[in-house]
Amino acid sequence: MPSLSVVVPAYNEENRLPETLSRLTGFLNGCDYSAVEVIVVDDGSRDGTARLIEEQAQRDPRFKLIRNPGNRGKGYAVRHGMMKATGDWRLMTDADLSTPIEQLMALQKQAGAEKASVAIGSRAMNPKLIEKHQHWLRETGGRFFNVVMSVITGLPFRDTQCGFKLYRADAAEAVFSLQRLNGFSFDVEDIFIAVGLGFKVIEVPVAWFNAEGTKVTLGATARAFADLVGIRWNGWRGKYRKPVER
Ligand SMILES: Nc1nc2c(ncn2[C@@H]2O[C@H](COP(=O)(O)OP(=O)(O)O)[C@@H](O)[C@H]2O)c(=O)[nH]1
Ligand SMILES: [Mg+2]
Repeated sequence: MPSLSVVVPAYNEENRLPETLSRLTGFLNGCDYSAVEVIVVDDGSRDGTARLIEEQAQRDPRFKLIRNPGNRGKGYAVRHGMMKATGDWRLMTDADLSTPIEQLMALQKQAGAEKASVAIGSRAMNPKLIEKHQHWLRETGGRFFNVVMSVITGLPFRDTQCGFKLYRADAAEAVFSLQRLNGFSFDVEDIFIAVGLGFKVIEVPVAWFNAEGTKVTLGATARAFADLVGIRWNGWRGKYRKPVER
């Protein structure tokens, strides 16, 4: 069996983390990976997020805390965690587990069956799996974002923004060393890079039980649209061929 890393970006998540940590523990105890680690990346939270993770790491050494130098954004946090991860397969998941962790098995199975290097969770493929929807405005906005995303980047995927994606180690190492964006459109950039490098990327339907308490602001959403143009532009200028100096 391969080993697994789970990367969780966390920004002011003290309310949503305790349940998440216990659900993750339950899953880890029952899964058959050869080794597991959960890397929770504190993105400059101003609440008790870091303390909660530290306590968890003391109780259970499979959990690790890493910290960003300040509030740098979800894209920075996921990249930071992925660069520290060591598993044969590396999953990123939102701290609220809106896509239940058990859905990893669907991604893993399909990646295996289709020999894919990257499997992205999608809310747009099987509406029956959406048990609890986002606010209708947010959901409509998300669909609109994906249409614009597809037109600008040429990527054929229907939902790039679900916070649940699985990378094989080689794809993760290549993609995250090239990722430049720190905000919410890093998902699109990563997929764009993966496809450009020739990795097989598949979209897999996953369940979604929307958790309350979104941290995505209007400003961050506007920024995400603007970043789409930047991704295309970077692609044309060959910026995704050489790892970023950090
Ligand atoms: N690093 C970082 N993570 C964030 C930020 N905002 C949200 N997140 C994380 O991104 C994930 C998804 O956030 P959430 O608010 O649930 O987004 P939504 O479900 O798409 O509305 C969670 O793990 C958050 O902790 C941020 O400014 N910085
Ligand atoms: Mg959420």
